[in-house]
Amino acid sequence: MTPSVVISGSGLWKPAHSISNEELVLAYNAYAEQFNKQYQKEIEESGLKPKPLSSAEFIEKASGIKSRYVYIKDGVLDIDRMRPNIPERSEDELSDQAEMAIYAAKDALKAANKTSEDIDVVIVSCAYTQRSYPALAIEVQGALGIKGFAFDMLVACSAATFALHRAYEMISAGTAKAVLVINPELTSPQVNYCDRDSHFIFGDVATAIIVENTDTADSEHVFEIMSTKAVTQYSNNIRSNFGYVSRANDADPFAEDKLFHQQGRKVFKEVCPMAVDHISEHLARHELSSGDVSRWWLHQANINMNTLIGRKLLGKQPTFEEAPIVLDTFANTASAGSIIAFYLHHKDLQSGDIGLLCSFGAGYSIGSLLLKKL
Ligand code: CO8
Repeated sequence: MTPSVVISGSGLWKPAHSISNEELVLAYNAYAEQFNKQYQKEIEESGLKPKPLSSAEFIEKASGIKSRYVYIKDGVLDIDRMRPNIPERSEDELSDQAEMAIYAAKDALKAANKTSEDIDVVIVSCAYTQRSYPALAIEVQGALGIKGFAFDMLVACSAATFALHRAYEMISAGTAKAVLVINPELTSPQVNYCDRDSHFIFGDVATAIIVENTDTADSEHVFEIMSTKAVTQYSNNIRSNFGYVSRANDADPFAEDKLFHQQGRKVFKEVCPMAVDHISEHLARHELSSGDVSRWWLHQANINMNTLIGRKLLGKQPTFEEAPIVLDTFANTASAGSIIAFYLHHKDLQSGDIGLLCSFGAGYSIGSLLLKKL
């Protein structure tokens, strides 16, 4: 029998620090009041927009988020700083994202019953990498003593699913025997904590997954990847202009447009139908319907998006068991959200049960994997 490509283990690392909505709003509102006082003259005479106040109740209702993990808490709530204070490391030290990645990778290796010797490809895939080169994936590969090759990928919210697609193809083609996909999502340096509309959205986390084939997989929870599906469609509605060309543009590399910003309402309206169509088409390819899916590991950007997508697919609001939500404690963790949902909620599935893992977000980009518990 031809071996199937499988997910044989997953890993998660979360930072020691978290920030509740209440803490975040207290700091933001103090900052906003200070700003409005400091620029009162410009606000009254030159049309400078005052900073509106934020609210913990709004955040929970509009997004489902109650708190978020942050890699470094120091600085985020300091109204004279409003960004994390992450000390620069020397070139001889492990970089921050490589360290996050290694914690998650070790957890995934353990779950998959694998050691570094079993892996021959490392993909680090996330919304941002803290430098361009050498690749973080090669740093992680070196630190874990893995032979073979490694590379970084950036696909914003779909970085994890798109990397799993590449892993699936490499195992299918026989060009790799076991791939370690890691998503160290260090989002907090890119969050504009001075912006009322987006200061609450993101959290930091790292996830990892091992992809191999049934011939080598011997862990307790093994999921066949039945197929993958991806789509992208250009949109300016979620954007960060941070990049190396700013220096040549004579532009401020830390200006507001260089941080995460979005047209949240438009994203909501445009991405939900795209995701529903995408998932329906993916299931139809296997002559499956939504009722055949036992678990939906959906992207975690906004609880109302997931409810709407679930309703359209199932014709009713999905239960927590059917479509678990991790937004309340993790917030939006860019590409890691659906992987966290998988990590926390896959062990109870029975042999033959089908699950769908799907990301959606900036780009726009949508990536899904149809999985079957073996
Ligand atoms: N406190 C109080 N009031 C607020 C706040 C706040 N914090 N924010 C907005 N309001 C106000 C608004 O000003 C508005 O007031 P008014 O009606 O008077 O104009 C009112 O509340 C309603 O505002 P919205 O209509 O904007 O509120 P929504 O219900 O749409 O909720 C959301 C806003 C939560 C942003 C929602 O639109 C949403 O989540 N949309 C989906 C967005 C999404 O999924 N984006 C994906 C981004 S993630 C991604 O793609 C990965 C990028 C790469 C990672 C980046 C890492 C940094």
